[in-house]
Amino acid sequence: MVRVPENSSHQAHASSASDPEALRAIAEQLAAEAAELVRQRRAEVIEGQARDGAVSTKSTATDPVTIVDQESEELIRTRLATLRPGDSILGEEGGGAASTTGIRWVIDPIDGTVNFLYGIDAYAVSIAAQLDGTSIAGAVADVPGRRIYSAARGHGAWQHGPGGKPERLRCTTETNLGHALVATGFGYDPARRAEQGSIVAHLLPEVRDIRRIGSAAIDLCLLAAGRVDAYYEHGLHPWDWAAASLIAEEAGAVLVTPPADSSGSDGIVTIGAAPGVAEAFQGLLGEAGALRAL
Ligand code: LIP
Repeated sequence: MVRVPENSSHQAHASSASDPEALRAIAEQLAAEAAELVRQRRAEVIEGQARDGAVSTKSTATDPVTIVDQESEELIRTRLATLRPGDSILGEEGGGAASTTGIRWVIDPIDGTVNFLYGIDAYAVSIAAQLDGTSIAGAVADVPGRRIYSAARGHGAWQHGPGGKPERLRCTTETNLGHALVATGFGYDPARRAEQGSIVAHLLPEVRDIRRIGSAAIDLCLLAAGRVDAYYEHGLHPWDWAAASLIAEEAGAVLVTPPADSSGSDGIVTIGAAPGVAEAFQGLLGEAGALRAL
């Protein structure tokens, strides 16, 4: 991992205003820093005595947000203000000023917040850099796994664990849809969940199996790593997929993502699949009524 010195705003900005590899290095560094904060604060806030007032809800009673989400996003925002003045930021917990560079950072401070709350080891920090709405660099930090996934457009997708060497990511070579392991997720709105239940019931007999891990960012990184063969989900926000969709694409997967300015309430489907099953998978989703917005 390339370290980015804390006070390198001028160098980082002047020499690589939209250089994907330089932006990837920043995304990796800040995702790692935020992941360390999330690990430390979970022990204090969720496991420790500081839980009172630490958790509230957003769109529904089952859509939580914690003070750790907010602290993680604040750390990333503060570091980007130093490293990348003039870029804009879109975060799960807030917006920001317009960009003067064309670069927008898209942040999910904790993706998989329910897993974070329950102590299920599948939650991540996701940071992407977009140029005119297209992701050109991104990093996803698997917080419990202490693993970083990252990509720069045109430069491949990589992962590295604690102290490990970077390893190139490649999705699977599966060509038989009936042998495909498919990841998905469900929204927080009960009416959408009912429709999502009907869709997954249609898919279940046609594929190897379904995995519902609870973090879109980790789902798409597992696609990139060849741990699942396909993924789909309706109603994701840009911060759920902005980094991991690039990682999966640079690992060879076929991606269909919502417009960069879409929001979860549009209910648009995000699809990722290994190339050998991509066409058949999209056909199956169409038969299940999953290509329409929910
Ligand atoms: C989560 C997504 C996941 C979805 C969950 C939730 P959050 O994001 O990453 O794919 O199935 O319902 O929306 O809310 O934990 O950041």
